[in-house]
Amino acid sequence: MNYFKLLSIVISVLSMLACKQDKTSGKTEQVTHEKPNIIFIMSDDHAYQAISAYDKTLIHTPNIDRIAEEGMLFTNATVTNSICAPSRAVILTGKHSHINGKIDNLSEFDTTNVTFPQILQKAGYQTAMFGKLHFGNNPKGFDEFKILPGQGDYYNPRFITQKGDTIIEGYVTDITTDLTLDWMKNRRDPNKPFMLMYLHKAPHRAWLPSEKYYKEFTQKTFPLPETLFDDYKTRGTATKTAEMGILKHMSLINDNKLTPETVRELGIEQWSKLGESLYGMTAEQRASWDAVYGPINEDFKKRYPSMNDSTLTVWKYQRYLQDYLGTIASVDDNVGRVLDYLDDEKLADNTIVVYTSDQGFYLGEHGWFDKRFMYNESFKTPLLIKWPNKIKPGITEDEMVQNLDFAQTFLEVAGVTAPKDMQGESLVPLLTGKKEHWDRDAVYYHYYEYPAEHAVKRHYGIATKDYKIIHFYYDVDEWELYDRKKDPKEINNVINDPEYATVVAEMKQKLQETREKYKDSETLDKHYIELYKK
Ligand code: SGN
Ligand code: CA
Repeated sequence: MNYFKLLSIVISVLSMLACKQDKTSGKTEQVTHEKPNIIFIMSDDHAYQAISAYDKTLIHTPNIDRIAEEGMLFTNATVTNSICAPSRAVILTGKHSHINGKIDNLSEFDTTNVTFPQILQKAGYQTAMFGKLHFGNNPKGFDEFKILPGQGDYYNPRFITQKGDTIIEGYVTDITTDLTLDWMKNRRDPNKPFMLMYLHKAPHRAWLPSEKYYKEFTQKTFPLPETLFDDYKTRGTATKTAEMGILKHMSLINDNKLTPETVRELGIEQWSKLGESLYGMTAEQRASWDAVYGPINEDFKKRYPSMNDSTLTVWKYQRYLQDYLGTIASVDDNVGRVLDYLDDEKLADNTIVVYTSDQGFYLGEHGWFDKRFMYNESFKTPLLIKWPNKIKPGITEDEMVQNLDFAQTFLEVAGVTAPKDMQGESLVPLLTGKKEHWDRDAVYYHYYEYPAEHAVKRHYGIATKDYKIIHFYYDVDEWELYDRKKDPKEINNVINDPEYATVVAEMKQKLQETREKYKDSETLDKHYIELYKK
């Protein structure tokens, strides 16, 4: 066979691979490579209660919901340590905090940890990350990244890039998406698979929505959660001493967006980390903001003299949710832009799309905002995954999965063997309907950042589908047990109820076995306390 004939055969085989006829729709679909693309979408502090696929009470999120409609909704997805940077470290390494070392937001991430993007990059994947990482150091294993420094800003944010810092004018959620789409459209090789981490800052505190949505959401009122006025009666010390109460710890300036002048005029003592001068807005953006928030200030001045603790709590709750949910409306729109791009470019069929948050959040349950506790709202995290032709559309999955599982899942999706020391389980059997290969019956949790902001005490515990046991330690030694089926809102701590004596003994035993399985121990607890003191 001569050279030209051989070349023409090679070209025709390649073009057959690149152009597969979709028999059902008759459309011509670009299949440029065999391996699936991976898009990991994560927002920051996005409570499952604020996604309509889970709960329609507070907000309609049609685009995020699309992922569940076309794929799978996990109703029992949790994190191993409900705080930002540690959650991200668990996701990247597939190892619990006590093993990867990033136990809290303050400690440094040990960059000798092997992360799944590094492995995928070596395996031929193109890798990119845009948005919030919050690590203190740059991510390894990425061809390109543009990340926010620390928490980042909502308005006119600064980004760290491989070519130095850049400030981009506009709204962070839109910009993060613009950067993501620009990379997908213009700077990747269509002949290679990609793994993209598209990471929103929203809806992180102090909740600054875009103009469109603060105009819309400041007009809304929301139903009150059942436990808004929780008195923590059956619970231990940790719930009572935590500093994340809407009434006492949420700042009227920082969080509720009253001006320092308003608060001073009313004679209220109030802290503000954000400070209204630090909104980082241009004069024009600020003028539009003031046109909406100015009247809210005036209205508050009239109401405040007749308010009591309960009416003030409700006012703060409404203000909180208006801004928190307003930031989510932008996330939802922008997720829609990315999903549309995948559909328009016929990339959707060969792309697995994950939507999750770095942890859950309290939207007034137990009177709280913030996270950190192993209680339901912050332990649980939203998880929606679509993977056409692999996941059947519209499935709800109640198995106990964790952020610990992503690394091994993505490696299996890419056909790469995961390192043996990763501690999660690949979700692929659940995604592809092979549930018989899934046998996890308990998940482990360990929170460390104490003493610190919000004063949530150190604790660890396990949850099974039926029960949750928690041990608070360091400056207390207290246990709590919840019957998850009978008491899903976790208001009855039954640790001392004689009826649960056998369950307590079994759960303590199981907790010890789980700690051993994951190589956590009292020695390590003490080690991290010593390190924290330094
Ligand atoms: C900031 C927030 C806290 C929040 C931490 C951690 N305070 O410090 O409310 O718990 O981030 O959040 S603020 O006054 O600066 O808004 S995390 O998601 O990054 O872990
Ligand atoms: Ca977070």
